[in-house]
Amino acid sequence: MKNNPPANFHEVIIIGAGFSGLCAAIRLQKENRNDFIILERAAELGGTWRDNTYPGCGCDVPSRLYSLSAEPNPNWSRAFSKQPEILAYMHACAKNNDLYQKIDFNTEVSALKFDEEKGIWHVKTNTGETLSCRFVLSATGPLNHITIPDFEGLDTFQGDYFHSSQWPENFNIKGRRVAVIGTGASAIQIVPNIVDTVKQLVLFQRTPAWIMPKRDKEIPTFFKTMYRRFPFLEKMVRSLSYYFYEIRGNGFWGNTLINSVAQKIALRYLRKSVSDPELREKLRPNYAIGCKRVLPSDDYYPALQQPHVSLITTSIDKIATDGILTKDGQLYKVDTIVFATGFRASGDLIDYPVSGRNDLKLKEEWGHTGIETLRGIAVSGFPHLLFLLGPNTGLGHNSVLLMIEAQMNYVIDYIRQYEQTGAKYLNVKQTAQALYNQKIQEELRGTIWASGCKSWYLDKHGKNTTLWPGSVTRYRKETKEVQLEEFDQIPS
Ligand code: N01
Repeated sequence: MKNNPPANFHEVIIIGAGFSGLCAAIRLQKENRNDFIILERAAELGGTWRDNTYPGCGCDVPSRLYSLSAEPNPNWSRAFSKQPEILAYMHACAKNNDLYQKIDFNTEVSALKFDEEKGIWHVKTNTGETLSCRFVLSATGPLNHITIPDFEGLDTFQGDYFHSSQWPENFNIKGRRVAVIGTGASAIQIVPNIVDTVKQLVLFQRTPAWIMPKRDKEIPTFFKTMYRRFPFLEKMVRSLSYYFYEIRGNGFWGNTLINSVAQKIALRYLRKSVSDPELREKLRPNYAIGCKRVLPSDDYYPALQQPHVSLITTSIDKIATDGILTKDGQLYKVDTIVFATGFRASGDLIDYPVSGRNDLKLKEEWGHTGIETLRGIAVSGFPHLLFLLGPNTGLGHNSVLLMIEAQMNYVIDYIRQYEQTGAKYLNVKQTAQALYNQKIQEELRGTIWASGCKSWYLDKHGKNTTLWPGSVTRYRKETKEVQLEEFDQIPS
């Protein structure tokens, strides 16, 4: 700090105590940069893994990969862990690194304002406090704005309804007549996990998903013991999974052979799993595999074939007091509606006002271009506001935790290089940001995600603002070091 630091000053403020926030904190501590705090709006850490508690909630990326490399866990109970175990793992990471004392819970950021004179940020919170910091790490994740379609009549519905990520605690679904709207990653986990409890299940599908066998299984005690005794074995399995998923990723960004093999496997799985030709036809996607998220499941197809389950593909017209009315005039009487209708991941990443240099407003800036940053991390006009899991850093093929770790390499190098320059602050050159995004968008045009389907990867203009168009290995390489020539150095 060049001048005297204001009261309530921290070198770094991390917003959010989900995986990104925890990963950032662990890494900062490892680098001996301990002057940071985490602001968390909820009363508990965990982000999406705290919020999503629906029946069967779990990860569709293997736990061995969906964990922090600084915090290996030889004790994962399954190949693909369930939400309670992932949340427990996150708590263990916080405990092992003494992070609870660094988290201000129930503290929601309400505004960010850059102070050009001092080169610092002022962070306003709902507690009425204003904190200041040199660097803001926005670690709020892309999946926290829920989508509930604006169906006519929803306000008149006499039963219970909720979004999949807001499953009411202790909700008793036993014996209910339940509608699930949506057939994405959340729905295909919910359906098999409530099917044996409910009286009737009506699943509303707008677009079928490509489903692959998951082959989830418990990890035998012998393996866990071996991983505990010989940590290199755990690392080796993690590396093998990593490279398997990296190779598979080629199918998403243009390798037609990998895609046609994947498509054949998925179609054969559909054929073998679903005996009724009419149901099979409804479940057969008519777009390229990978264009929407490919969903692994061992129990979704069997659940759909139970006698009290119906798959409805006619569009929903409106919600009645006692059920759901489809466009063909049919009323499906239900007492519970689960909106497994996803999230607004391609919209604004931040919903509070952010003003940068020259009083630029982030919402307005992104209103012109769509959400854009340099390398998914830094934004021109908003110096030292750094995103974790920012625009175009999501993945269709591998664990996003690897992307967060790569981003933290960049952040640490950014802080180090900034300190060496002696500048008041660094600001991304507009030209560098524009060039970077132009290149990313060109690459995305050649990927499977641009093959014509409608997905949450695309914003309302059809621009892919969520996914990284290449391998994690490449992203790691490109974020290993900050290219200082991409920044203006603003002198003190
Ligand atoms: O949401 P989605 P999700 N009328 O957007 C349908 C992550 N996640 O919560 O395909 C009728 O995938 C919509 O239909 P369509 C993961 O990244 C991860 O399931 O647009 N239907 C679709 O079927 C995932 O991708 C895990 O035609 C409507 C569904 O709702 C992301 O979260 C687990 C509709 C929404 O599917 C989101 O998954 C769970 C309407 N008006 C989730 N509007 C892991 O394992 C929407 N739909 C890591």
